[in-house]
Amino acid sequence: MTPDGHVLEGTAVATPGPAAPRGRRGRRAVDVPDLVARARDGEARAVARLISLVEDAGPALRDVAAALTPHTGSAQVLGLTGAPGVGKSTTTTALVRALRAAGRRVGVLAVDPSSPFSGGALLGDRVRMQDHAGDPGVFIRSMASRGHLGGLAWATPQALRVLDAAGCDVVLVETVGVGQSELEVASLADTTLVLVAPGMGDGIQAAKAGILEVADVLVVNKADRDGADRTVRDLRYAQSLGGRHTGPGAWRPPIVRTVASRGDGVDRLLDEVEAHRRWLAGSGEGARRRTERAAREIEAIALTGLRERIGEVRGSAALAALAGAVVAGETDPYRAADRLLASL
Ligand SMILES: Nc1nc2c(ncn2[C@@H]2O[C@H](COP(=O)(O)OP(=O)(O)OP(=O)(O)O)[C@@H](O)[C@H]2O)c(=O)[nH]1
Ligand SMILES: [Mg+2]
Repeated sequence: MTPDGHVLEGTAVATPGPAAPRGRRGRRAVDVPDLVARARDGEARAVARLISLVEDAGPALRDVAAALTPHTGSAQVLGLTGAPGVGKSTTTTALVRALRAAGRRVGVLAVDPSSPFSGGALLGDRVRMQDHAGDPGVFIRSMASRGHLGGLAWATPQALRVLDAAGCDVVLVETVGVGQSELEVASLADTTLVLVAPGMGDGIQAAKAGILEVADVLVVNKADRDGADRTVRDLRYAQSLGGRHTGPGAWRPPIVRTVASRGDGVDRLLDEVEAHRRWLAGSGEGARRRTERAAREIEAIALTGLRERIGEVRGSAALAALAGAVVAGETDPYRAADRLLASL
């Protein structure tokens, strides 16, 4: 935490003031339009509070989404993914530095989709991110998506919306961990950077894990280490085997070498990101991705609502009556289920 508070800590702003009026569950009642106005002015505390509200998924969530949406759509979302320790946070820090030097406003979301007991990596990230603490052009936030149905899919799009509305030109999303989260971050991002390092999860392993498929730009980080050439060759070979990046007009993910700890290769990386942004705009793929993203979000919200209502059904009188009718042979379970669904 910093005096200026630009490293956005949820707990620091979620604490109700002593004289604050209280809403449901003892929380301070929220003036959403005021918060959104202050966030749009770049006030870090308001941005942090809004992200806390969407993380909590409390009653204000709908109002927050409604108030933010008209002010969104301009931020470019970059996802960073890759095996633990490959250099995602170091690369994020180097990208923030380069983007700030170019005068862009930057948001960073570090998402930990794993258990509450593995926060060590994020803690380390925060320390390194202090480089940018106090810079009003950078918002940094760690999020734990544990406990949310659908993991990342739940709160991250809303947090992105907050940073977008707060005027970030670019939002970097780093996920910690492996597996599903990598695929999820790709579905959130306009451009997905997949990081690989020599000697750990080489190109062929990355191909097996399916993460090459989601890469828009492949980054061979730790290029100062032995084996970087071989990793690049492996990746080229894996790419030559085909996948979604083949065919006329398709984007062929470039392979960029970086030494993130020294900032080497980061400008070239940003050039490739820019080339991908132009391709997204020119090919229509950018609009397609955003529409797909919105569709998934609606689906996730609707499914959550349905699950809640189905939960209310269990043990209800209506269900008991239908069960009785099935036992009595008055109806069959399929028709009973149809009636139950129709009543939702
Ligand atoms: N030699 C070398 N070390 C690097 C480079 N980039 C990062 N590192 C080091 O690699 C280690 C891990 O880097 P992080 O940026 O924390 O990796 P990460 O992918 O964010 O790790 P998790 O968040 O735990 O998954 C740190 O000690 C970095 O200093 C690089 O280009 N070369
Ligand atoms: Mg990290």
